[in-house]
Amino acid sequence: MFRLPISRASRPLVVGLAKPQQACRAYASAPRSSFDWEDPLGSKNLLTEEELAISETAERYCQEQLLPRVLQAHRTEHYDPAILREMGELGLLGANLHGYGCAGASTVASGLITRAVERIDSGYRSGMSVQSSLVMGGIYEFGTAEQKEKYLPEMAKGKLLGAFGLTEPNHGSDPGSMQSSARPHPTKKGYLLLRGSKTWITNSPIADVLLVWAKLRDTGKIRGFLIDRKDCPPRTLETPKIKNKTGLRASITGMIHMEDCPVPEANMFPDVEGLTGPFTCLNSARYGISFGTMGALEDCISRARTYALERKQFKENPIAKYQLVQKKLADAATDAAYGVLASIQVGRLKDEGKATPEMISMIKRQNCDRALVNARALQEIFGGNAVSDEYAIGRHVANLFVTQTYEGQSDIHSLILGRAITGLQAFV
Ligand code: TGC
Ligand code: FAD
Repeated sequence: MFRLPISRASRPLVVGLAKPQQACRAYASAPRSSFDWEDPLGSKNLLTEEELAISETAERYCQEQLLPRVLQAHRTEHYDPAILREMGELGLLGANLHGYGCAGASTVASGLITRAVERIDSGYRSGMSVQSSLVMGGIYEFGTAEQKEKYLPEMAKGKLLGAFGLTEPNHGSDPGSMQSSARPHPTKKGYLLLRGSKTWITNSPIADVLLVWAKLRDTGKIRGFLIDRKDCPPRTLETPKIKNKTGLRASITGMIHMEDCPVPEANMFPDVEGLTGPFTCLNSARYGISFGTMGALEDCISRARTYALERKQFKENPIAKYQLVQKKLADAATDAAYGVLASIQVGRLKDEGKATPEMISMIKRQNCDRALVNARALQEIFGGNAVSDEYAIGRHVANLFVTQTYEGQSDIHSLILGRAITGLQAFV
């Protein structure tokens, strides 16, 4: 796309010039773009005016409002739900959904938002992704008109908070074997009773509405249920916090215990059955992670570069002068630039209806893996100071392990890709 204008502009300068020195002079006088280490492959050129404006709004909010909070939040394992309300006020929640108070922006714009948020911390991005992609996205895609009207406008404002319960204590990579179930209420017509446990659920302790996936006892098929916390009788729904995490400490994670929790049949998604329901929501969230992790990696690059330029060793040389340090920066900047371009490309295809789940598996896997590997290498540039949380790099490395694990661990995405390449199923 960009090669054509460059070759057309440079060809007349060179072709037809008799002497080499003339060619050199002509080349020297031609305007030359400068290399931008923060956007090495010029990805900004692929964005629309609206996407640039949305990205700027998100970046400004994150730098001004989230960055000052994150160190303390990480230390105390505290997630402030006001963050989702602030994001809602700026139109950052469910940004690519249309109507219901949502911005109706492009998929790429929603990715730019996750990148800005994850530049601060993957945990903050997690809280937002669950709200926007997994719960709002699920209701938008599969909900009834009443469910949409009831939940989406308040969720877009961040006034109602959501959680997405798929993983169970004994069924993570293989959610198709889940044990949570829904059976008709024996005495209350039009109600179902939900039973089972979900674990490692982002936002569950603070969620007002929990989108839980369980098997309908009569059919054995997986269905989606919206559990409204305020309507649950005591002890039928418990959502304890999981404490002492080593990663994603600035987010809140918990369990969901359902003990014959009564849910109106009207709160079930009417038409979608099987894993297509949760996986469709995951397509959006996995896309957001692919873009988000590039924000975390870019922050690692920026911090490592600054540190390497300031830190002097051996005859007062900045360590940035040494080749081994430069190679770490070059590797990381290359992977971040490629990752951003891939996310933009898949985002464009998604809006045109041409993206496949395998494409999303590919960019989720690649970007999470490369972010983790490079962040871990850049961590070495900080020497002993990497161990101090003040330098942020250790926090990013711990977070990026989680991003590589949830929404399909990387090896699971390898198997999804392997199946698509060979036609052979490796899971079972
Ligand atoms: P499989 O036979 O592959 O598929 C079953 C049905 O689902 C359909 N399907 C999809 N539909 C839409 N999008 C996708 N990406 C889809 N992938 C599969 C498929 O067409 C089929 O439909 P049908 O009509 O034929 O029934 O199912 P399997 O049981 O063999 O699945 C294996 C595998 C590995 C692909 C799958 O189980 C998997 O992806 N496992 C990873 C689990 C996972 O991603 N869990 C995420 C939990 S949520 C979370 O982590 C949120 S973290 C949020 C945060 O904090 O940011
Ligand atoms: P397992 O499935 O037990 O896998 C363990 C290891 O075995 C992995 O490396 C995996 O790749 C490998 N493995 C498994 N099967 C195979 C195979 N067939 N071939 C090769 N290797 C295999 N879930 C939700 O539903 N909602 C949430 O909001 C949510 N938030 C989360 C937040 C955090 C902080 C964390 C840590 C997790 C969260 N999860 C959430 C759960 C997450 O999606 C799961 O942890 C993930 O899907 C992996 O499942 P598991 O932990 O049970 O690992």
